[in-house]
Amino acid sequence: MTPRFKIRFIALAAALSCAFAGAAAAADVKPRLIRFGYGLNEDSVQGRAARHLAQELEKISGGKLKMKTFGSANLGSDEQMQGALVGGAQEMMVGSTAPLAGMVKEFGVFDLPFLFNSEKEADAVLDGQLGQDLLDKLEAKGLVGLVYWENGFRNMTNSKHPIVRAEDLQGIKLRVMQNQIALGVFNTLGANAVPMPFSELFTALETRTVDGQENPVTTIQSSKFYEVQPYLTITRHVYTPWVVMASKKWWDKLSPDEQRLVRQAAVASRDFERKDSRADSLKAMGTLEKAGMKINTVSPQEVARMREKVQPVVDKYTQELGPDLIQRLNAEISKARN
Ligand code: TK8
Repeated sequence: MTPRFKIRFIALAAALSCAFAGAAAAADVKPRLIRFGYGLNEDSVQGRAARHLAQELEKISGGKLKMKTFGSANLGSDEQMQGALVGGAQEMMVGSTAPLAGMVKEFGVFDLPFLFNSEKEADAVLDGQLGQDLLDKLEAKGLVGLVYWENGFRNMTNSKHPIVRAEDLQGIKLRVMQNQIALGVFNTLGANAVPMPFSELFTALETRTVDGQENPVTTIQSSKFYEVQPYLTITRHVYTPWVVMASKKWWDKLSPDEQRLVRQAAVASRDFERKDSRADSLKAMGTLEKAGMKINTVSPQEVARMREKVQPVVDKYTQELGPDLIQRLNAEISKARN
């Protein structure tokens, strides 16, 4: 190097290192390890989106915010993880809204059957003011709700026979999520509803402790329920979301810059997850058929009958959750529908 070039080179290097130091100082981000738990296995929509979230966060934080993901309920069922977040023993998770309704009853709106007709309607409500208002209610309970991921429209599987009419549910022990509304809905339709955490479900189906369950086709495929459930009935009886959450105890220790980065990565994971879920849902039907499941779709007339049967449950919970909230919800849905 000539002396003149050397001076220029040193000046450039100094300027660059100042710029980096400046960026680092401007963003108050400390090295942290975040444990993120979820209930499905690694090869599921949840698993793929969890990895996407971890990669995104690591990238936008310059490698400082490291996330370790734990699938298959290895950190506990949805309910157990909720408790761990509240206590500050775990930093983040994704789980269903159904068990959250035990803490913030208004999340029960997503267990009301036949509410949404399409993913578009669900997105509009979840990403709109109502969805945000529900997330805000979590703070008082020790949780920070960040974004909604898609779980999806739920369908029924069982080991006895196809469900063609509501009456076919009679005598079927059907696992439901741990939620009063789900319990009421399926008992009213004629099943023997058994609330149980998802983490115990495969074994319960395999040992015939229960005869059936209900979940989106993506989960029926990734959790290999087709190995123990010959019948799949497309009912799309309810659309349930997942919520990505952080422990408030932990969140409050983060700097505003760190909180901003976690929020930003969560939004990116939401967009990735919904796209992936919708593509996977189309593929899953073919896979389940190939795996030998006998698939039927309930007729629109039968859906109308089921709707009528569960109306008393809807009325009961409209009162309990608040008629104003349900009215607002229906208004947001009709806006998205038209
Ligand atoms: C996974 C659950 C699951 C849900 C259920 O932890 O419990 O049936 O659909 O996705 O949240």
